[in-house]
Amino acid sequence: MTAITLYHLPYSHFSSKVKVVALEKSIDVELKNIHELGQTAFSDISPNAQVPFLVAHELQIGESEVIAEWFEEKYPNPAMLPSDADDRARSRLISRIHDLYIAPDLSVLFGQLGAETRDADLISITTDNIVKRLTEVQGMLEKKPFFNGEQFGLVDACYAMSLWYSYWLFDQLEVSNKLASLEGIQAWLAAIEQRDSVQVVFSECKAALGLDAESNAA
Ligand SMILES: N[C@@H](CCC(=O)N[C@@H](CS)C(=O)NCC(=O)O)C(=O)O
Repeated sequence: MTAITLYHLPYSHFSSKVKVVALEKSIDVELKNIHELGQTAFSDISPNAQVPFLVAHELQIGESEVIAEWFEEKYPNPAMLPSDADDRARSRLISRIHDLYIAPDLSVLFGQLGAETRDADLISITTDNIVKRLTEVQGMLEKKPFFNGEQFGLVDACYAMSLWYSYWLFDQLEVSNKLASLEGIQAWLAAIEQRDSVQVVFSECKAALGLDAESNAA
């Protein structure tokens, strides 16, 4: 068995994506919180000092989607990508929409949590962007309960923490009404939240943020 170390932060949704995949596949991964390790020490290991970052003997890679797909290829059971090529392309497209468009907008909203320095226009534009993207994703949610139907996949792991964050951030910024019409997304998140893997990662994240899991659930 390959010794695998995953550098992470408990509240990082990119880290949570690969941690959920590792849990789903029962992969033996040693987690290292980079804040406990120290930023300088981590910079010596990872060129971009970004999490998640994986070390498995000679292999040293960043980028959550690349790590998730490496897990999928190296540990094919249970399969987390669909067997059909068209479905795989749809699954990857939705994951890319998350990484390229939704995640940067979530970062903007994190920067707006401080009540004194809020920029109402920026919040309005950014939350509109997220709603637009989630509406696009909702239009591609043809199966239930997960993106690919009964098979919990990489795409579900990709969105798990970010969807929760979206509801939490919109609530904190008092614009949760903007998400009200996204019933398909809400149902998807409700199904994702039932997974044991997701519950483990959510609890770690909420504990790190000092949030009570019950009262802050989306
Ligand atoms: N595209 C990268 C993004 C990774 C990323 O932005 N990670 C953030 C945390 S979510 C990070 O490491 N930021 C630097 C820091 O927090 O020090 C991926 O998919 O892994």
